[in-house]
Amino acid sequence: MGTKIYLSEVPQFQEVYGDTPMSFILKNTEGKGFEIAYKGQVGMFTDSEWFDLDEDESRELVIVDYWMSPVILDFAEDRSFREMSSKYFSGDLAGIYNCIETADINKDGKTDFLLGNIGSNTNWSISNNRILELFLSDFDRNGSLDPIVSNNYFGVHQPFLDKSTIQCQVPMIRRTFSSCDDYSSVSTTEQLFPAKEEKVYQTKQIKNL
Ligand SMILES: [Ca+2]
Ligand SMILES: [Ca+2]
Ligand SMILES: [Ca+2]
Repeated sequence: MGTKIYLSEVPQFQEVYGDTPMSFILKNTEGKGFEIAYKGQVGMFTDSEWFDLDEDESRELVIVDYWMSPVILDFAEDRSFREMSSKYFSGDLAGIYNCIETADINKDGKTDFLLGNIGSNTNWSISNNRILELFLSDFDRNGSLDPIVSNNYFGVHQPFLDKSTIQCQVPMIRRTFSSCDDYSSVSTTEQLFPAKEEKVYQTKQIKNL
């Protein structure tokens, strides 16, 4: 009786958008319950494909996610998983990936991977001098993390959302900026949260859409 491997379902919508949860791959040991075959932070998992990338007759697991580079897990002989992303990827590929598919696009007999990044048909924009950033911190100190998306433009962090949207995430904004006129004076993320001592829990950057 063989051992079966199951990829644990990582919820697509975390309690806090942008947070990187711990993900697990569980192994069914046929009557002895489940064992953890892999535990790691692979991002906000959205899709995956099994494929034998190195042609050793054992398939690797290719994972795509939000706000991170794709992750490749190698299924080793001892039946554990190891992250081998740097063996296959070079450069910064972090994006907001929704899906992954395989096909031989250029008809050369080799399988190609299609990764569905969020693309340019959004309000978010990226250029040589403009990076998309996500800050996670408890900016209003109410005990829950607040995700703030901004552009890093020549080192200046510019918030992306309008007042009505951002105050839904961080109600403190409603009190700090009583009108849209007040809010229109904001040109940097730092102006939203003047408390300099606030600790930023996570920062993520994206240079590809
Ligand atoms: Ca392989
Ligand atoms: Ca091909
Ligand atoms: Ca908060």
